Amino acid sequence: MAYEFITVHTEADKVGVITLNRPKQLNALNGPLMVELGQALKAFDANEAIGCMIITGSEKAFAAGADIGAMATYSFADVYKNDYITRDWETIRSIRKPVIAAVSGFALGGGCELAMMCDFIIAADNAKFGQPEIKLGIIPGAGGTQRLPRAVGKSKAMDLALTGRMMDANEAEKAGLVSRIVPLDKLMEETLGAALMICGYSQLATMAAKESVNRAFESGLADGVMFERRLFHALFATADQKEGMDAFVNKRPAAFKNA
Ligand code: DAK
Repeated sequence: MAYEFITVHTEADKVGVITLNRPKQLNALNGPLMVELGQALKAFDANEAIGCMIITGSEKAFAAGADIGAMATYSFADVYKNDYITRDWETIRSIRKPVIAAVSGFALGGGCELAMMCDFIIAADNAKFGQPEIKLGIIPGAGGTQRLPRAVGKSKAMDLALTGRMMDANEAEKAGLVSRIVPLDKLMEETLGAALMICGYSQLATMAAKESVNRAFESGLADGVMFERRLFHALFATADQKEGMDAFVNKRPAAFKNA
């Protein structure tokens, strides 16, 4: 499929890589780009050979936010009546296979929100995160006020949302927003390494792990633990559980069949 605002390729026939591709606008996220991103994610999710996806940008910018030029003249009636870009931003939430954000450069506003909607973030040492919407007379619109405090706590989330300042990769890692920092020139190699590791496991187990961790943010502890327990029990109905444990016991590599 030909895309205008993203590029798409696979690595080792197992990892789907989506690169945001509006370099002149620092990958500012407009409606058509979000439609394409949703289409590409859904296509990889439906492809049995794909076990993990990566979303990345350019060295200078993962994405510097939603496209301000496109938003500038909208009225309340425009955005409310047409549910401004809402549906296309929700697509990533329906993706069941793991999605890693490989972030270098700016991840601001909607760019930071997109990275936070991925399952985890690997940051290059030049990454900068922020929710600067306050400077434009608005607030985050794609979950920034909700996901950021869950990741970094109230105080830092308030600091970022109210001052609009950016935090660098070190601060983001210390705060728990990113899982690891790698040198810029190793970003894709390291992210691909993590993705291939995930692809080596049973897709049933990786999907269940993702679903269960996400449940932690949607439910109380007792409900979340019960949800985890049911998925844990259910995995004993899979051939992959038999294969994984037999491989361990017999000291051989496991060959999962996603069944
Ligand atoms: N939108 C449009 N164009 C942008 C842009 C953006 N967000 N960010 C940068 N650009 C463009 C610049 O206008 C410039 O274009 P030209 O002048 O060359 O034509 C080009 O990219 C290069 O930018 P700069 O010249 O500014 O580059 P610098 O290195 O000097 O500065 C910067 C980089 C990232 C610090 C700066 O560009 C900047 O502050 N950008 C704006 C960052 C920002 O405010 N982001 C938040 C936008 S609001 C929602 C979903 C999402 C959202 C809302 C609702 N729903 C689901 C409802 C999200 C809202 C936002 O993200």
